Amino acid sequence: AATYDVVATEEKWQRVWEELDPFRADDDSPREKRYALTMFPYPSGDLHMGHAEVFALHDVIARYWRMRGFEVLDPMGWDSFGLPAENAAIRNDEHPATYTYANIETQAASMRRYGLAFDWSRRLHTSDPEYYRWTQWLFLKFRERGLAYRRKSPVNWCPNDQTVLANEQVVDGACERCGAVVTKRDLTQWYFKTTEYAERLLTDLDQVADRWPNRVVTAQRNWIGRSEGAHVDFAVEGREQPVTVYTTRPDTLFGATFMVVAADADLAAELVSDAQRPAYEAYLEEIRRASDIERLATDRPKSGVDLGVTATNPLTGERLPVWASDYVLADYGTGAIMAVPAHDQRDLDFARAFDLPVRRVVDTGEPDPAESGVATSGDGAYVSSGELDGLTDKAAGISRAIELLEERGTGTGTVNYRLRDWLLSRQRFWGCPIPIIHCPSCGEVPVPEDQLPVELPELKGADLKPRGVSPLAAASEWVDVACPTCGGAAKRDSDTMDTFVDSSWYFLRFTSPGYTEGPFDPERLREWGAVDQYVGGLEHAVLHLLYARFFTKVLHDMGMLDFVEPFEALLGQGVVVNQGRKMSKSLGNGVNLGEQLDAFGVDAVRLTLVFASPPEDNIDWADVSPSGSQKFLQRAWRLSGDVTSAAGTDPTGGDATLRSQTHRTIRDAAELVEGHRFNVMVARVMELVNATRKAVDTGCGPADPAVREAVETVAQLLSLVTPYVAEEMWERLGHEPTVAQVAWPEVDPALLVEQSVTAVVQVQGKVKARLEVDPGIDGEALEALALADADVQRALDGREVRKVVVRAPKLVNIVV
Ligand code: ANZ
Ligand code: ZN
Repeated sequence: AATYDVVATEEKWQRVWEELDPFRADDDSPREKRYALTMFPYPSGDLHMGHAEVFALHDVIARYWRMRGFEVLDPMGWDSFGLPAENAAIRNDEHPATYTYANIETQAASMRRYGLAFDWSRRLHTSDPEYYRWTQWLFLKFRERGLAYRRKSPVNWCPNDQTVLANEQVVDGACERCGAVVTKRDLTQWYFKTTEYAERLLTDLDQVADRWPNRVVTAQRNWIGRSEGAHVDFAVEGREQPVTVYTTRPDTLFGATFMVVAADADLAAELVSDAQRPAYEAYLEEIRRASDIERLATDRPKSGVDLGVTATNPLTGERLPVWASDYVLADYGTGAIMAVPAHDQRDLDFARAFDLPVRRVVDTGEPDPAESGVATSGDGAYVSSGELDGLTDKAAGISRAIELLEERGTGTGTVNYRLRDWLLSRQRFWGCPIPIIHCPSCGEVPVPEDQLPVELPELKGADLKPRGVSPLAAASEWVDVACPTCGGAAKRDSDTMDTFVDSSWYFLRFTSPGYTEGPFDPERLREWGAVDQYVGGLEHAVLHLLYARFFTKVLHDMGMLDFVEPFEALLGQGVVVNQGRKMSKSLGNGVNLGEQLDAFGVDAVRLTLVFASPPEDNIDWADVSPSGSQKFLQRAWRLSGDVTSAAGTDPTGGDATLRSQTHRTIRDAAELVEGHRFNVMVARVMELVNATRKAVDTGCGPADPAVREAVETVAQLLSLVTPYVAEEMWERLGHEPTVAQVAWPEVDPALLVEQSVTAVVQVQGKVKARLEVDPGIDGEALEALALADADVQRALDGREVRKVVVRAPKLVNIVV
């Protein structure tokens, strides 16, 4: 036949793979081990084009490593707790598990169809009790180490999802999930102490920086937000304790003209004078109504209120008024600042709004900020700055100011981080229960380890409607328990954990998914080690990667694993768009993966995604041609029917030109895959297919063993991208399945020399001919060939040759 039956081929090989199970990772293998991981999906709906892309790219790497002789761990599972399932359950009045596990089966079937080389024996779901038992266990271990704690504070609240959100889940003031404007609420919540690991989360990035995308490393660094500065103590009248501010510019202390406290911090309420209290309370009301989006907008006029007290500048003794405003954040630094309007624009805007003094202390040569309204922040000569006068360098000014403060005991140099502790409680049902019991006499009591997991009760959709407290709180049979310590009446913690907790350690469990003595078998993990290559979407650049890094470091400190960074290399793929725009329901430009697979077949879709662009770039589905991919695959497959030499024939002595191209393609393909230039690798295979077709039809003919060698190579290289047609070709060439288990073809270095190079012949500096010559040709021979060429003769037109410059084997320049 001239074409193969795509559907029949898919069905056939799915059965064979099922039977032979060629991708199962052997824990006891003597081979060198590699761990390839792609981010596991949420089970909301079926797989989409985005999944198709990331899985296709990931599969190239995993399959390549296998062919290179590594024992490869390539597992898959589901991040199966979370809001989409809960919201669907409410809509359909069913249990979230019904929706979740139905979708998991749908996605699993699609993954099988998609021909992914996963080890299915390690499949896990974070919503299975045998998984979340260990999420709970880890929570308790973190708590024992003081890394999980409860505190009351203003938290981000999504009024739509009726739950709190971590800082990382608030994007430009809106809920990352639903887009609703996030407000603040005072709640007692559980936190992980990520701040304790801030420095290590930052410095350990250096270990992976050259194998992670730059923008991810930068995003992590910015999120951690390390800055160096000083804590400065200001005495405040009528208060025993000084008020400490955090500043990155202690050198501008002589220019401080007032102080500002975060209006919504307890400190403001404590400091305010009786006379100013009504004004303060009115202001507080006003800002509580404003959303974070409004508060953070830079063009918003500054607002605030005078607290009616004064603070003393520790270096000058000067008295400064203390104000409260919402431009100072309660949960950054100390929640209080010294305002230096001449050198900080936010302070200057505030000073101008309330007619407060502006005093320049660094002369940068720019106009005086008091007049220009533009704060200056560069280096310059210190003026009106006491002992700093005479200095001209910011760094010197800062260290001198810190010395002065430390001498007087009114301040210290310090490092500050933007990173906050990770708020992990959620007031939702479909998540991992927090294994704590609250007892009126014993306080917080951990659920004893032998009683884990604390399983979710059997609630239905109707009971899950968000009401601001967790639906679990209303499940009295579940909530009311005896205190494990005193036996008295007590209540379970009714919040569940952020689903990012579940995904912070799943990659560890894949190394020993059935393990019952702990979250993972430390021995097995030692053998597999950290993830060698992680592939996934960069929307997780901050959240998931930061949390997983935090978990890894804590587990390292617990002595449970020996590495400190979980993902040694990271590949982030672009997104698949259509007609230049993100696919969306409202634009009606969505591309349905299932329909594409039906229309073109799995291989053609995979090939299209891999070939379309470098992995990090976006793919516009409007610009690609899955039907072109399909035609190419048929062409490649036809070659496997043309080969007439027997399997096992020695290729030595076969057509040298074709053999050379085959071996150069193998060598380059390895380099290209390792450099993640998969699209170029595909292009090289396409060239080899064309060259082989030519050799069959008009060259050495189908019986030449070089043809067999070339077609076998095509099958092996294609198996990284289009496994179905590759298996089919391999079988047609007379081999046993599967091609995926065959070793990477060996390169013969003797065949790597180029068989010919192109020499350019110029007459009077103009190109007149191109000659295919032997790379080893000498100058004399090349000159003779050039002069004998018909086009060159025509260009010379009988004129006398005065000089010939030869640079063998590439150039001949003839001067007349
Ligand atoms: C005085 C000063 C003078 C400042 C000057 C800057 C320039 P980063 O670099 O982001 O750490 N700040 C401190 N705590 C704040 C809070 N809770 N809310 C809003 N602003 C706060 O920023 C540190 C600087 O941001 C600090 O240094 C402080 O203003 C302000 F010419 O202190 B600075
Ligand atoms: Zn008790």
